[in-house]
Amino acid sequence: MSDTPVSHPLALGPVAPPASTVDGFVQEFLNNLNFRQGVALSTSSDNDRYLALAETVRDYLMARWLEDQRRQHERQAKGVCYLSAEYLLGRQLDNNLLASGLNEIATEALASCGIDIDELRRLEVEPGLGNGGLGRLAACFVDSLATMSVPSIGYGIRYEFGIFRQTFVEGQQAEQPDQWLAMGSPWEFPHPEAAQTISFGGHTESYDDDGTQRTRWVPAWDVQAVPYNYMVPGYRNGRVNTLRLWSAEATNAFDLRTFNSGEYSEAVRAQTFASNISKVLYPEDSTPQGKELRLQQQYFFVAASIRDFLDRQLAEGFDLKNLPERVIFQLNDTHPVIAVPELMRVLVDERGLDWAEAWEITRQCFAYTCHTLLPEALEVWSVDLLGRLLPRHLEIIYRINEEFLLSVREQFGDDEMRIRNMSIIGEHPERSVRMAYLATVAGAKVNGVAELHSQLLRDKVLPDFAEFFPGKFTNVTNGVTPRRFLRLANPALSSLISDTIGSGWETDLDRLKELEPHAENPAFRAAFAEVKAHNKDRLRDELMLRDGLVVGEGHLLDVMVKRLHEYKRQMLQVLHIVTLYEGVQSGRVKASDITPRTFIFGAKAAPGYAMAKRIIHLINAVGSVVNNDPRVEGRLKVLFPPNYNVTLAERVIPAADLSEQISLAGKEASGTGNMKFALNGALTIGTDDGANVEIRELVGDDNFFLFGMTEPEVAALWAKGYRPSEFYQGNEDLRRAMDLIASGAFSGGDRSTFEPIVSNLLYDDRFMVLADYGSYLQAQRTVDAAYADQDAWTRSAILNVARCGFFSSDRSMRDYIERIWHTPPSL
Ligand code: GLS
Repeated sequence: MSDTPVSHPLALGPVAPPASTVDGFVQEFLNNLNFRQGVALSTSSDNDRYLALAETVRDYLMARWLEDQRRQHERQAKGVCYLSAEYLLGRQLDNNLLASGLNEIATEALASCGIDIDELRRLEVEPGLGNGGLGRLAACFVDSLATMSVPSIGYGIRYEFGIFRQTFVEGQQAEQPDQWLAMGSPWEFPHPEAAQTISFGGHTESYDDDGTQRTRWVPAWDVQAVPYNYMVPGYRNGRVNTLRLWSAEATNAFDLRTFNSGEYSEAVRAQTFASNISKVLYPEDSTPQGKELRLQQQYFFVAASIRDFLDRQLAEGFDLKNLPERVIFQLNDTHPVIAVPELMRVLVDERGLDWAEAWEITRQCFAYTCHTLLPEALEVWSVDLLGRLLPRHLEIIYRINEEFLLSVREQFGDDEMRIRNMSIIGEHPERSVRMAYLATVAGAKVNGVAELHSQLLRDKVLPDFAEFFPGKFTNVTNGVTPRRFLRLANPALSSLISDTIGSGWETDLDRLKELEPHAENPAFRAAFAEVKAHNKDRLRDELMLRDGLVVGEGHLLDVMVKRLHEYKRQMLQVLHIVTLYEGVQSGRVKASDITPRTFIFGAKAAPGYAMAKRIIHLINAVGSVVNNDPRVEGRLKVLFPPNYNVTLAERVIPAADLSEQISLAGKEASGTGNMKFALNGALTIGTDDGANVEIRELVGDDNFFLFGMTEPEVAALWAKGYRPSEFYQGNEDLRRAMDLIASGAFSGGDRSTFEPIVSNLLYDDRFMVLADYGSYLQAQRTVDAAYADQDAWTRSAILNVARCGFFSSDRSMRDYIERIWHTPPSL
């Protein structure tokens, strides 16, 4: 910081924001257009205008942001560092206009310049720096933390390419790079002066430090981590928190000596290699691949974040023994868990603390959230790889493990089986570090993300740890931000709610309960139904404009949007559609007897996940047959808009009648889409899985279509021996549907195209699609019957909204504060 004496009075504090008037906004907008974009209004492109608008909104938030940074620094209160490899932010402009209360002023200001603000809104490319639920959850959490004025900072990675852009080529997924930065990124502030050097590779050595034997790491190569700051404005509370994302850059532009010897490409090679670290988001959701670059990414961002926090956020001379009073690092899944040995290394090797002291600090400074139950999603790193990339960290992990296993022996005796099961180092199929175990040993608390998930985590995934660390395990059920997913996404419903119960529910979502008595009021039901119809019209327009897709008029909108994964069971829905279609095309069912439905899918498959990609192909193939068969009389439509993302979610969710949450019980940790739909008045058809359980408890059995086996039933069927072909044989509808797919009816007569899907279901079916088909079909028939009584349906939809206030991410934050963080509730 500079110590230049300040003489001008204006320079003493943050500058005042521009006047919050239409004129003030116009002036700031034109200033930005002229002085930053370097164009006159008359010659400006839409992109210039969008950038100038974004900059203007930023300018309004700036004074508050600077003030909050100062305040957080001065107060030195305990804060949260949220460490997440993913933030699926969604568009920023709308959110920031909403948070700052500038929406109307901005709309009017732009109109007075002859600009339709909605056209500029559409230009924003959302930062897709996450895969799905986990990344979106992190974005909801930082929104809530800002809105609740909790001292906090989010740390992550600024991927140059986020989640790929999905297109369909002859019904099959193709992936294009996500060039979200191509047209400029007005929401970020690079701070090269705050860059950190992050090292990799090399070896360790011991040395004598004034009579004490110490170890140091002699790395082989390094990169620069350059922070980019993003504003995270609270909802109309004058607060702006920070999200700090790291970008990798070469330490030197190139190696001058090699360059001078004439080898240009060799001179830049190492540098290109370094900047690759933050180049691209790994597109696997729930099934990480143990790739070296991914470990580099993980270490890169947590090492930079920890150092940033210690160097920049703590007051000078801060005694690190008091670190647990200043910070809790929340580990969003295992991706940032390498932070544990990194903090140990910094404390012991760099700051000279002894091991025991450092461990005492470390184990109070971390908490770990687990987001999965799938065994293949629990990250492990081979000892070989970890030792090559981070040799000192591997030594530290070994020592943590040694001491931990010693304490296990003390408690349980020499129970070698148990010791092997609990070791942070696994031996099969290769020697590797189990990151979830490391996080559990180091974390002050470990939480699952819904009641059922937390219980299964305790009892089935980590039972030995739960016994060894009583009190360490807890639950925090996920939540979603009502600002983005209700107020922004569903303006019509938001107005109806505010007209009915007044405003303020946006930050106190339990108030939605006040809607409950209105469910009995016919006039309110009519108004609610009108909102839903309006949202369907908006979606119809959007899908037509975006993809040329036609939503059926007067149809039940049946929506399944989420990553394509076998455990989520998009195949159940496909079989349902094929069953309906088979009835009509075989002449057994009259089209006019079918409830008109439009099925909407949105799903990306990991590029290397062949079965998931085949299922996408099948959905598109079924769609093109069903949508074009005149016998169906337009009563069934299957739509699959490509590139499902946050922006599309904001349109689809408010329009839905039916929300498909149909994973095999015990597989979906929580789900958060399920909450968004219920809050927007869709009824759920779902299994007893993840947060569905809590949704059903809250909205009531009458307002939820439950089907399928429970988790204990699933376990029992596995134990007994699951033979999917028996279900195929035993259910005529199922047989007909599967046979129709196998016959080539959806692949131009070619029986081989979808054969792998059919045989996978018949002979393997890990996620028990066939076992749950009968009960799913039954539940869908109940849906049809219920939809026939529109008024009763609307009543149920209203009760869903009224009873889902619990699922605000503000409540999740309160739970984290109370059960895990113990931070002051507000700044
Ligand atoms: C996930 C789970 O699969 C979801 O059930 C959960 O809602 C989400 C947030 O907790 O985390 N885990 C994961 O790896 N991706 C997810 O979406």
